[in-house]
Amino acid sequence: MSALLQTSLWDADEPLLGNLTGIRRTDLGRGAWVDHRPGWLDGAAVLLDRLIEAVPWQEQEREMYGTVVTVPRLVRFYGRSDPLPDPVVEQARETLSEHYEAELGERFVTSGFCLYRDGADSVAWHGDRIGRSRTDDTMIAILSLGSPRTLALRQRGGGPTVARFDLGHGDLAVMGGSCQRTFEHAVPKTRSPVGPRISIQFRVAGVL
Ligand SMILES: O=C(O)CCC(=O)C(=O)O
Repeated sequence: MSALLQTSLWDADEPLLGNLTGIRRTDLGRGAWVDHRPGWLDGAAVLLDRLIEAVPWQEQEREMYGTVVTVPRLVRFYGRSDPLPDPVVEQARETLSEHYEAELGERFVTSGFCLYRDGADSVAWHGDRIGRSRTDDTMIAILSLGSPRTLALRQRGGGPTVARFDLGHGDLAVMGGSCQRTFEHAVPKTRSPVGPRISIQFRVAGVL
């Protein structure tokens, strides 16, 4: 895993969360929105390196058209009582909970980690619709570290991409409202020479 280490000479020595005053909300329609705060975490490359080493990454398999395929990215899920692999991740989750609790009505409690090793890793179009998000509005907050990758959104069921955010280097994006029910999101593969990216998704209880 150490070949993936990415620390940049220009990055801060210690990861440091900024403020959330610079968030810009994009209204997608149909009750869905995305908040975006570029560069929320300073020193993101340092945290990327720490998490590449500290997270016990897993390969995931899923059935597709009758065959079992390996999902093209590494993952790890931390439930609400699992100790997180780095104090900065816990700080990010708590800061986001404080910021969004009045609007969301609850706090973020789980943390899903995904490692995109290079441009061949990706996630296909989907909504996070397991659990309460199938029927209820929710928020999924994503902190991105490492090489930026496109988070694309389209209406549920197909059609053109209606919004895209290049997420990496400490960027924050929050998908909210009806987004998981009415829209789909994806991180497409890219032929550009990109380094690793980690996406950390914070969710409320009962949403996967
Ligand atoms: O990589 C990302 O930021 C998106 C991850 C995602 O959509 C998922 O794991 O459900």
